[in-house]
Amino acid sequence: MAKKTTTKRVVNTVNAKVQNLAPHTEDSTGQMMTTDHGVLINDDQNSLKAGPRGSTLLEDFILREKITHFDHERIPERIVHARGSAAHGVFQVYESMAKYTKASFLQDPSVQTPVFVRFSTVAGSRGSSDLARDVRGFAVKFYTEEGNFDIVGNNMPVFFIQDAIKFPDLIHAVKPEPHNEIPQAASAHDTFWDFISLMPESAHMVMWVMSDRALPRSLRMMEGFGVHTFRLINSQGKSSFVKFHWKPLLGVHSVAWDEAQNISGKDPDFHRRDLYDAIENGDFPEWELGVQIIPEEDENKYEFDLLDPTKLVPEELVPVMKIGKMTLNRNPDNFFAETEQVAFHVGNIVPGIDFTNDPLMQGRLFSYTDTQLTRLGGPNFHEIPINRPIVNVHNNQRDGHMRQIINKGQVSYSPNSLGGGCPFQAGVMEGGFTSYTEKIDAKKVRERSKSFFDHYSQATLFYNSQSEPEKAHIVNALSFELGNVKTQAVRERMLAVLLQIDKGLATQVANALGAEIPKIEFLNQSIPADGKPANYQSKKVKSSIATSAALSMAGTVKDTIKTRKIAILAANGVDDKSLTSIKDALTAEGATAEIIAPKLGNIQSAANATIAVGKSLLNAASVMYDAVYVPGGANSVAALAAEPDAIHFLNEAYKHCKAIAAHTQVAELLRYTYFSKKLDADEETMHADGLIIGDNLKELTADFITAIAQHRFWDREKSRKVPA
Ligand code: HDE
Repeated sequence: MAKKTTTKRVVNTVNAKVQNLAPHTEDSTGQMMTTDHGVLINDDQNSLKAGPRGSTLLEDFILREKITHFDHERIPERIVHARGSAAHGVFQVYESMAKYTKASFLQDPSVQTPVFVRFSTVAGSRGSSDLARDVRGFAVKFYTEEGNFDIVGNNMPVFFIQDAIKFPDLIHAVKPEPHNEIPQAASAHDTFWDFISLMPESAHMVMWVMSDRALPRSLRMMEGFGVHTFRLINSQGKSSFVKFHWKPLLGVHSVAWDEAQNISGKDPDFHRRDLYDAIENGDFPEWELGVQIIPEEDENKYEFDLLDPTKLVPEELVPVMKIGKMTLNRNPDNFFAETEQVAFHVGNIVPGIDFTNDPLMQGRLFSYTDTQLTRLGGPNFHEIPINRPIVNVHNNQRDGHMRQIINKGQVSYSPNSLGGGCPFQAGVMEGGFTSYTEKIDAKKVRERSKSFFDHYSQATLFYNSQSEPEKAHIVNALSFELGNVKTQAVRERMLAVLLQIDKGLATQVANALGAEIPKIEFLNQSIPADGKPANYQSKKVKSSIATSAALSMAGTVKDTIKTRKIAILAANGVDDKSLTSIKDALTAEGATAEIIAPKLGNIQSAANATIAVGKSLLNAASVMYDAVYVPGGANSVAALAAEPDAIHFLNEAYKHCKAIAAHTQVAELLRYTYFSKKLDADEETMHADGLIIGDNLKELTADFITAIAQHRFWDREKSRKVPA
């Protein structure tokens, strides 16, 4: 009998995933071309023919292999979250979390755990735009020394539905309509709102999706949430409930809806490019992992049910404890092999973490493996390099399509004596996983818990917690989306749902739709999704808090311009000092400043210096940037004033509430803009509006940097609309 020698797996986690991927990477630099079977290819330009003008011969194994492989290059795209962008990185805990969990990657602050993170939109196809109004997926795979742990979360802390059985309905409703496959990557159509208006439990999530959270400025500036309540288990077997949060160090920021729509045309890869470029530039995105820990004895303490995924735990009730940091520091080498083939699973957990009975999570536990079987072609998707854990895998699973491992020996079953009993089961002390022994004594029923019936109070809490501009954006978003709905009855039903959330909100949306708000308060009369009114009645409980600051983006990080993109509009004759001093100052603060001129190539400054142009007005658009600066120089200003695209650039930047700075000499150009009247105000009023004009370069720079860090001056939207 084989001797059992090791009890604990020892893994060097630093760079473990890099080493683990290395044998699978392929670099053709300096190599000669071969077939898939290793035969050197002498001619990759011409197929084998009967004479130079003759027909192609079936014998040509090189052509057949190449075309056959090409014909099969696509795999089914993910049914949801098809469009994604990913990066490698590391996670490090700040201090041991042993009090709450025995998970090894949360014990030792010196250990770096490799991670792979994939961000995604939900509804659109693989080739759709990054800037669709949508939830963003935020899926993290930790390659821990105890196996893979995945937090497969979103950038919003709640979900549309309470029970997994409704997921196919939700997705069918939001995806393009089946008769004509319209619209792509958009919820602004009849089937989505038809479903939502009949599902009052979605009210809270709908508020999030109609808010600016659905239009992130960058994937690097989004929060992430595990959504469901999970369990942490410590080495004594004690369990606590936990909600996972990712808090971006750059803060949470969004773009304007009109801007999002423009970006979708100008650069549908806006988020993907931004993430890729930031990592290539060494601006590594960072998030802190936060946990809300709820003692098991507090399970029934709140007015909401911890198992209900349409509810969040307000940070005022349970603060978020920041326990570690994740840094994304390496782009994938190959999009398909890594980003496309990565397979996340909410069921990938490690000892020290466990599930709860959240009925949405329970359904997900089945779905993720099931979908990979089709998408990745069989049961061996865990052997694809990006999915492999950094620890060795030993079990009696065998065979199947594309099996990579060559298992040795005679035995593939347990118990066995012929293989010496190997592989052994691991005892608890050896790190073997055991499920939390939760007591369950229940009747088998198809029912919704009554503690899930409050469908509106947190929707109201969310709305009430927003700043005025954020509220206005929600009103506009609902007006836009419902304005695209053709069926009058659906719009009216939605107005009735909104009425339960906030009367002012419902009234404003009704106004925009040219409709009346429904006369009846239909609380407790909402259409029962399951046709059993007695079992399924919406109600609204009294929330223990009126507002929650964490739900608004207004108070987010606003003290840095790191990684922000600033456009500098210039032409021949630009004043050297007013260009270079501000450009250098912005760069020193970690921002990128790009010179945009009427034409590509170079411009000559007033002092005759040659300055390289980054983009022409034809290639660039204001929606690609966070702020605009126009330096002085009479000829440059005159040249720009003659360019309608330059005026449009400024108008649009103003419309999207971005900081705009200009040297005093630029007045001639600014006169042509729609915001020219604003320039007559005093300095304080202008600064409050994000307009920084001056000739003292030191002050101009400092004020501009402060303004860019504010992200946006949403109050501009209150006054005259800019027809940019
Ligand atoms: Fe998913 N989800 N989901 N989901 N989900 C998938 O798995 C599913 C849900 C989430 O970047 C699919 O591999 C069901 C909530 C992310 O690869 C699929 C239910 C949350 C990703 C699937 C949910 C998520 C997915 C499609 C309700 C936030 C992208 C491809 C019971 C907590 C992961 C795949 C990536 C992907 C099923 C609900 C997040 C079909 C059945 C709630 C971030 O298996």
